Amino acid sequence: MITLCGFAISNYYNKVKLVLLEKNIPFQEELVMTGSKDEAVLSGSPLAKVPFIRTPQGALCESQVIVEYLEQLQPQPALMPADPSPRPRCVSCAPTSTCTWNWWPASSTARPSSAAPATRP
Ligand SMILES: N[C@@H](CCC(=O)N[C@@H](CS)C(=O)NCC(=O)O)C(=O)O
Repeated sequence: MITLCGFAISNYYNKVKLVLLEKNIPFQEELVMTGSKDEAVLSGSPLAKVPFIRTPQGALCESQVIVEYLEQLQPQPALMPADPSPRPRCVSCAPTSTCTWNWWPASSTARPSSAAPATRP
């Protein structure tokens, strides 16, 4: 099972957590603060930043790297449009986004027609 390491007020942590939840990927959470000197933390995140994840295959850090890994691990529901043209815009929004709704501009025609219309909470 995947372990998401970090703390709940981190936007980056929540970005990864929302992807795990949206994709219905089983995971557990482990509280890890920044700046740790613990070898178990540094082996997962050499700069001691959060979030990072532990997987049966090893650890991964950097939220965008983690998100892309999760997208490949569990392609559905897709959180990125298949069309390459709006994709960079979504990627550029993601680092500051704590809500996957923001990845799909409401006016975008890239959103799958089978999906519910984009509404903002
Ligand atoms: N580029 C990193 C940034 C992560 C990040 O800066 N996390 C903050 C917590 S919200 C952190 O660990 N700060 C400690 C530091 O910069 O040393 C990512 O996307 O995962």
